[in-house]
Amino acid sequence: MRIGLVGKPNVGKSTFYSAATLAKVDIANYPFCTIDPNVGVAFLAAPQPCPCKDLRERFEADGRMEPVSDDDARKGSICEPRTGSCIGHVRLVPTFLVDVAGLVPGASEGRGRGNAFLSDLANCDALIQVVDAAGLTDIEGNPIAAVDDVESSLKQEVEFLTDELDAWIGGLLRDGWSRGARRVQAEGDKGFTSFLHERFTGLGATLGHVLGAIDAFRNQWGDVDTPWMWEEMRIDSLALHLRSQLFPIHIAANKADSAKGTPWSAISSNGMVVPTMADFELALRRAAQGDMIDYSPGSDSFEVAEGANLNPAQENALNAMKDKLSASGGTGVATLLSEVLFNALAHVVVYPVADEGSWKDNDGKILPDAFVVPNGIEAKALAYKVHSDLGDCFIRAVDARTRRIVGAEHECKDNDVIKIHAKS
Ligand SMILES: Nc1nc2c(ncn2[C@@H]2O[C@H](COP(=O)(O)OP(=O)(O)O)[C@@H](O)[C@H]2O)c(=O)[nH]1
Ligand SMILES: [Mg+2]
Repeated sequence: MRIGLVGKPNVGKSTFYSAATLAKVDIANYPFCTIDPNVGVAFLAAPQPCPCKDLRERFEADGRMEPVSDDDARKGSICEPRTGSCIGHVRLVPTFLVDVAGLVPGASEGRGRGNAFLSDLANCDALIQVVDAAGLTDIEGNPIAAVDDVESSLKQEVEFLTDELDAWIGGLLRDGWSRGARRVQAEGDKGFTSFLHERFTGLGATLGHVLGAIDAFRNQWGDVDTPWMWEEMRIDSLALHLRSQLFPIHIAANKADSAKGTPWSAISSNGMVVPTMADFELALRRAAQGDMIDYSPGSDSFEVAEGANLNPAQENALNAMKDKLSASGGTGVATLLSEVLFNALAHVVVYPVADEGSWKDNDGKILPDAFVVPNGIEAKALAYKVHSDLGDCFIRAVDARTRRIVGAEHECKDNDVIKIHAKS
């Protein structure tokens, strides 16, 4: 999955990106390290405890393992992640994050990075627009002392992105319009649906998106009937409904630490709105990386690390951060990313294993892989994610928790442990 960070300059996109992609060194290497300088991997906690928790309980009940000792650095985890990590059964799984700079007025007309900017967005599965909740920047992103009315500036900031996207989609729609209109004449509504579907597959449009947009459009304008006679306004409106299906935009109301009140309540979006403090998250992760504190992203607290040698200034700074963090319930950075991946995009974590009894792979590693997949993915599709051979030669799968044999169409759910049998 690929989550894009977008917004006007100086709102904190790069800070958010650096914070979210900065991981403690003990995270196992990710194979796709360098794709693009602005594409990185963010590790997020799986929604449920790693199955190594259940495995451990089984071992302890059997007397094959002692209870977790206080000095266990992994706090009970016994899995061996190939990528990510697992401590205290909190399994970290990867998602791609993109820092998409270049939102300027007129991007849809080719200004700034123009089409490059828009195709960056098109390649993302979800967008997070970072906005300035502190009102420290004008609409073009120039730093200023304070905007007069933060609520209306936030609304304007959000509209500014959706307007660019609407204009871009409107342009794509108009480009093919005569063809679309001809298909309605020839094939009726069905022709219109397939025209839109084909036109926007490049932007990730599914039939569901297209039908959703047509439904919303109908509620406003009635039947599709004669598109060759439509006034511009109707085409614009269809563009808007398509955009809102194709690009749910989640909002990071950033610089929440310096905001007065909760101005983000004024924002209306077709996604989530979460206050964030990106520079806090970055400072906390750097402190954790430097072994000064123990901090889990998403948490509303941290502990000074044992043996951390802090000077009084550092201690004061950390105490101030601790107060701020507990007052705000966390920095919002990891929370927002998790919400987007696991709730908005409805993804889950599934653990393929080679042995349904020991939950190991062929090299004897316990639960080495954690796959982030769409909820309800079929067993055979999961097999293809593991390896194309495994998909091609799929025979059956076993739900390793219940030991039940399941078929190719079995729908996997969150935290499943799955053994796949293939012809060798
Ligand atoms: N007060 C505050 N400042 C922030 C926060 N996040 C970023 N900034 C500051 O905002 C400025 C712009 O940040 P940057 O990440 O470069 O913005 P970008 O242009 O959107 O990539 C920098 O001075 C950051 O330190 C935050 O959560 N709170
Ligand atoms: Mg930047």
